[in-house]
Amino acid sequence: MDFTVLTLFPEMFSALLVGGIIKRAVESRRISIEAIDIRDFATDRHGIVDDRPYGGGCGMVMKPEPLAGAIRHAKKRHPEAYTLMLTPQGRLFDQALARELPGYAGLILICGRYEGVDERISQDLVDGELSIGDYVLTGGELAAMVVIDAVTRLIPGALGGEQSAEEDSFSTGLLEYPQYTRPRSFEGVHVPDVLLSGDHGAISRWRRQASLIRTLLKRPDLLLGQPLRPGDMEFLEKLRQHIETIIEKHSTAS
Ligand code: 4G3
Repeated sequence: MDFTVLTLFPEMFSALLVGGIIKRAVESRRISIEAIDIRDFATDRHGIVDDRPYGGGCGMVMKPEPLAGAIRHAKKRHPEAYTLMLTPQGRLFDQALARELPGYAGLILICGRYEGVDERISQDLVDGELSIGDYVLTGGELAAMVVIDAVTRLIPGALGGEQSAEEDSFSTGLLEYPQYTRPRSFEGVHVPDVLLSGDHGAISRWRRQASLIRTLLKRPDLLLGQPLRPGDMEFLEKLRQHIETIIEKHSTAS
């Protein structure tokens, strides 16, 4: 996957190469990351890339010509790439969308600054708009890095043999079960006995139930959207019985 980022701050993307999974994916050529300075495509000799909004108002808008030049340059180098702009108005980025993106040979990620980008850019030169969440950033750069990170870890081989993107939260549609490592007792809190039992069936059932309880308590919305596995309904039914017993006990007592 070739990531081409169009930005006024290309140096920010060196942060991805400091260490970890993304750096390794670049070194093994599973991905490439090229940050292109939009200012290099300014059409005047002062390198101006913003201007005042038509109709008035505070703040500045990114001029269309430098961005158009940068996008056409990137598309010429990567004709097969999908072009996305990071903006609060975009489709909300989630794990389902992250899973769609490794299907493209390349992604061109456009990072706006100032109060926004001239509307004609997204109309004519962009395949889609994407938002990493309902909040406003000073620029699209951090959002682009979030997308690069989430997509890269789904590329085959990027996580390495020992890790897998299959096991984690959202691939099951549920929150992750609790994880423990040594020591067996830490500050008076013990690791659940079942995890030391060597009974792989029991461990796998315990983890699934822990995921279900955790998701029910912290993100009940996720349980409504996911298909449940055989055994899940029986477990939830057992929880329902426990809760009903407790409620009945306390309501007849008062
Ligand atoms: C307005 C993305 C602001 C228009 C970008 C770009 C938040 C997100 C910006 C525009 C951003 C997000 C830059 N803020 N939630 N700021 O993904 O095209």
